[in-house]
Amino acid sequence: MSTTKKAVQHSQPTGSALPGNRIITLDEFIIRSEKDFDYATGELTGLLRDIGVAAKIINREVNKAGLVNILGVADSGENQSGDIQQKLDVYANDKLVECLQNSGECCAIASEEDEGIINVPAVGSKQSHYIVMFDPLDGSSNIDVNVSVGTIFAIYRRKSDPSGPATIADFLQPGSKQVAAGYVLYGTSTILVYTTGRGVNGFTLDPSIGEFCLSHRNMRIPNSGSTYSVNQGYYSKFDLEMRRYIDHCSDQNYGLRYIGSMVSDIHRILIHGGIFLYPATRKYPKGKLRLLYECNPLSMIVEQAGGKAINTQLKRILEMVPTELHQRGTIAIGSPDMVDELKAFIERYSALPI
Ligand code: P6P
Repeated sequence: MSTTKKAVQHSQPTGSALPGNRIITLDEFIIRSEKDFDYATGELTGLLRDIGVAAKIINREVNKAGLVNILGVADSGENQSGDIQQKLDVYANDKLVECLQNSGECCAIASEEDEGIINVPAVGSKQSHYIVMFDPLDGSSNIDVNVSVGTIFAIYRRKSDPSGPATIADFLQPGSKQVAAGYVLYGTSTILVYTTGRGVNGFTLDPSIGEFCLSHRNMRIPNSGSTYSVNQGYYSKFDLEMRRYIDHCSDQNYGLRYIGSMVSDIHRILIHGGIFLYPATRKYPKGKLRLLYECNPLSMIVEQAGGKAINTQLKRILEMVPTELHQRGTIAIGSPDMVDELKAFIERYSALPI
């Protein structure tokens, strides 16, 4: 049986039984799943649906980016982290913010593209209990060369007094406090994958009806795989333990698959198994990837699918307590057996006390 087939064949998610032989849209799935939550107030349902709408709008522009003047570097130049902003980055960011502001289902937003948090005025008398963080278009440097890119999002319950504005403390929560996490992959097809802590499900956009339809039910990551994913170009800059593990992958004849778009690499690993690594480098001594809106949401998804996610100091990603909104970190994420194998190499070869 192929790995792909194995990844999608499982019992239905908990809660209301779903019919097995007809189209199930994202909206229907979310609404049905709401029954699984005691405190469900419809807000989370609304939030997930808003993100689905934004994803359809972004998908439309990503798919025609080469036809309209939306490729290339934005006039704004760089974002708050000094990353070159692509026009589509800005577009995707604006659409996500707009969809979330209009619905009033969240009280504040944080984005890779914005320096601070964005408080969302209450819509009517509604006091929202959720905050949303996202990387609106991860891997955007690939846009001009038609390589897949992705949106990554994380949803938390706010901690601050609901009668006032959200605070930075609402955002500096460990990933284990995420209420929901997901990504949208704009690839050969557009797929939205999310979890609310009760398994992982994937929905493929059917352009003929404009709906995300359940296509990957109760996704489970294979315990191991035959590929590793790392930017081999930095090999000589990696610490000894990372070089030793990469040598081991080569000795095992693992294939190297590295797209340079984290959502794409993680999605492949979720389906076929494998391990993704972004260790410390000279340019990024603390690692490059963002903890709050890249590593945490993808780690929640991978763990919910049966995988593991740690940093190169062997700390579980979801237990990291953030200190800054845009802080970076190292990550090793994927099939549990392969992450365990890497841990053994780090314990054996690390020059630093672990
Ligand atoms: P490098 C894209 O810029 C990104 O944030 C991730 O999507 C990707 O995995 C990583 O950076 C690629 O970084 O240094 O290998 O080009």
